[in-house]
Formats: sequence, structure tokens, C-alpha cells
Amino acid sequence: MGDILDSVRDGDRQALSRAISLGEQGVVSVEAEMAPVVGITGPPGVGKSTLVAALIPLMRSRGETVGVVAVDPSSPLTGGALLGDRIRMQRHIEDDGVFIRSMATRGHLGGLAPATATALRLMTLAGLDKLIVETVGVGQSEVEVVSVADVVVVVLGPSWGDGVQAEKAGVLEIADIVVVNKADRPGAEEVRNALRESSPGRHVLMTKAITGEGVAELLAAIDRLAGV
Ligand SMILES: Nc1nc2c(ncn2[C@@H]2O[C@H](COP(=O)(O)OP(=O)(O)OP(=O)(O)O)[C@@H](O)[C@H]2O)c(=O)[nH]1
Ligand SMILES: [Mg+2]
Repeated sequence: MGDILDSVRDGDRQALSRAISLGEQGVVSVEAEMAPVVGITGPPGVGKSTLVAALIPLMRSRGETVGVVAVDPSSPLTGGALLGDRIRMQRHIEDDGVFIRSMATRGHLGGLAPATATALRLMTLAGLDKLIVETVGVGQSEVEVVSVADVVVVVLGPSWGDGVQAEKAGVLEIADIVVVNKADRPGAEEVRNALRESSPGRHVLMTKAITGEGVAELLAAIDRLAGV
């Protein structure tokens, strides 16, 4: 076990992958510290992965390396969402400074939240500077996963139904920042106004993840909250 952790520490990405799988099987745990973690959650299809793909180059351009855990509710092999994420994040695959790992919501011996925390510690051990966890905010286990994050970003789309769903799932409660993505679509401003009305102190930003508009402002807000 010590060997594989040494390899992880030496920057061996295959060892990192293997160690994360061992973590999922509950046979490895690490006590290492955790680099700063941004949690990105929200209802299906609101643009979370697109937003992550837009945040990565901004972090890379500051010289930071980035680790991403994408928690996928569908089957690890047949999941359409996973395939979509791969395509969206593809342009970072050649970059050694970016490590992306998908995890299925099922199949972790000790539970999803501990397996995710282990993956994040292993990524930290591997020298990745900034960590991102993407999870679909639909239930308790997802809320738990995102609770490891230093800053929680809840993403909504331009439909208030998303907001209602997020409120029901208890995700809006843990949001440090709420993002209304797809701001290019009708309805986005209404969602923002509804969010501000229901909780006046709430930090609400608008983004167009596909064009990158608003993403630098989001990163600045994340940095302020993370105290970095
Ligand atoms: N019009 C518009 N479409 C967007 C925007 N951001 C993302 N999309 C599109 O929305 C769809 C879903 O994007 P994803 O990034 O996969 O959304 P997600 O929240 O990660 O989805 P899941 O992980 O499956 O829950 C894709 O077709 C994106 O191209 C945006 O700002 N405007
Ligand atoms: Mg996604």
C-alpha cells in the first residue's frame, strides 16, 4: 500500500487512478490534508460540467493544477451523462495539470461521501492544487458529498422548477453561491429575482457557461469565500 501512495506522491497518474479505485473498494484510506475544494451541484442538465470545463482553463492560466471528481448517478459504463462529461472536458485530457475522475453513485463499500473524500485526499497527495467536485443535487447522498467542499456552488437553469427542486432536496440551504446558468435563455432573470426575493442576502450570479461569460466573476467569488 505504501508503494502505491509513494507513486501517487511522485505524480504517477495511473497510480492515482488505481488508488482512487482502491478507495472506492474501501481498502485504502489516506490521512493527508485536502487542497481547497469547490463543490458544484444542482439539478440534471443545468450546465454543471460545462461550467467546470470553463473554470479549468481559468485556474490553469494562473498556474494551478486541477483535480475533478464528477459523481455520476448513472451506470459507470453506459451513462450518457458520463459520456457527455468526457466530451465536454476532452480538451483538458492532454493536459498533465488536469486530472478528471468520474465516480458512480453506487458501488462504494464505505459509502459515496467517504470514497469521494479519499479521492480528494489522494489528488491532494498527487500535488493537485485545486479540487472540484461535481454532483447532481438530487438527494441526501449528493448533499453529503458536497459538504466536504470549502465553497458550495449551486447551479440552476432558467426555470424556477429547478429552484423548487433544489430547495426540496435541501441543496439551496448549503449554497455559498447560487449560479443561474444559461443566462442566454429566457427565464434566467426571473429565476435570479425569485432567488433574491426568497433569501435577500443570497449570493446570486448569472453565467453563460457555453460562452464563458460570467465565469471569471464566479471564480473571483469562489476565491473570496475560500479565502485564497
Ligand atoms: N444555452 C445554453 N446552454 C448551455 C449552457 N451551459 C450548458 N449548456 C448546455 O446544457 C446541456 C447540459 O450541459 P451539462 O454541462 O452537461 O449539464 P450538467 O448539469 O453537467 O448535466 P448532468 O451532469 O447530466 O446533470 C449541454 O447541451 C450544454 O451545452 C449555457 O450557458 N447556455
Ligand atoms: Mg455533468
